[in-house]
Amino acid sequence: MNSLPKINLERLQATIDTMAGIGAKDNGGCCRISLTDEDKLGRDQFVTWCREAGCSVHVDAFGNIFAIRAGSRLDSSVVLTGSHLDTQPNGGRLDGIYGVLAGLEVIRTLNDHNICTERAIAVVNWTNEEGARFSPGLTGSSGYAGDLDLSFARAIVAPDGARFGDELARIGYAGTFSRRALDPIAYVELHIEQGPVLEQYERTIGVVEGVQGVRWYDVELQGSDRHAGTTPMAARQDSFMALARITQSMRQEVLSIDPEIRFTVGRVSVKPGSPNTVPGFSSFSIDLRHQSAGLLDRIENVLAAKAHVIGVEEGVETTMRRTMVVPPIEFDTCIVETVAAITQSVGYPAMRMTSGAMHDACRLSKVAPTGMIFVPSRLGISHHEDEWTAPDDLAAGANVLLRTLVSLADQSVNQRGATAPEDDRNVPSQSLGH
Ligand code: HGY
Ligand code: MN
Ligand code: MN
Repeated sequence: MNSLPKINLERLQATIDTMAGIGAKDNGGCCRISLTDEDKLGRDQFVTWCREAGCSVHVDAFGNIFAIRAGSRLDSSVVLTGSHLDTQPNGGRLDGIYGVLAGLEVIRTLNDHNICTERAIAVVNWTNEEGARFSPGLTGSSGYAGDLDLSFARAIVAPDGARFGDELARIGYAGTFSRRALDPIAYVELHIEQGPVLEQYERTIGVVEGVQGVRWYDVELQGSDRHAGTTPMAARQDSFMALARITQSMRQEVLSIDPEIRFTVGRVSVKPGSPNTVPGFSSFSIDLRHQSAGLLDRIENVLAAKAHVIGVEEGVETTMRRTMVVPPIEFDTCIVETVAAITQSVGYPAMRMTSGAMHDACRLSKVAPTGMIFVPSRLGISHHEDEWTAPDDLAAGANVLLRTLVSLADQSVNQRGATAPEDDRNVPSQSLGH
């Protein structure tokens, strides 16, 4: 493994910078919301680069892009890597993008050195990982894993009124590539940590053992429009005041159950949205995360009860609907140990950890033995224009990815995983620590 070449950091950084120029914001961030024109331009650029690198490029019905570098074996077995090119509205230039473009850099480096792997290696751009426009997130990888029906996905309507299926066709990425064309023997995703743990422990590589569970909900509150001047306060069914009470009470409650919980209200809608009409309809999203599925179940019931009780007090009818469930995930031990062993052999300081962020790897873990590699995020900042990772750490992650992919692509089927080195076991396996 150690005789393998290092990636070309300058080329990787230039590639990341070019992609960051697509949907670039004045503040240095990036906005390539899923299935918009900017997303199309980013996809087109990725496809061009992959074809220039000699890959065969295929698109499936969810818009997932598969760039395949052939191996010496002529069967359909393949090692998958990748992540997502879509961003948050005020996104950075690395979340997801780093994993896709580091996968491309691995292919470019193997080409530079005429290295042929036994099995094919494919880099994937998964559609709509973020879910910022079309909910749920992880749309493409969920579809690939059989967790999301295509007709359901096509019918998803965004708050801007656009329909997923129409937008996918409009940007020219409604493909026909069959998932049966590939037999993935492993999936390894390289990603920025998006949290402060690696920086805190001064580690370069995160050997990711799993991901905490994520649930999204939409809460709707139906009161009644009324005149803001004539309607006595006690006679109102003010959906926004109910929303304000419910969200504060929910946060207080979840923190009293476990301070390690993650609870966010990221999107609010108030209608009719006029200053002098008491709003009859409001809605809000909930993003809830924890490592325990049991605790998530318990909290879900608590939240629903809270919404109902306060809704009754405010004369407002409330409904709470799950819109996404990603169960807590434990990655494949063999893949985790392969990443740990390779990291140790290259000499990067590493630690084992659980991901606080969700990833396409959560869905791929259903399809093939899956693992993830993290690199540090400065100050743990992500989903923000200040998202940044030191260039040497970007290179380290890509070098571990290259070695891991080649090791898996050349692995004989019955050779399973490497034993983990001692030294990284004595480092605390930090859970989330944000
Ligand atoms: O929401 C997440 O955890 C991911 O960054 N999309
Ligand atoms: Mn991501
Ligand atoms: Mn993200």
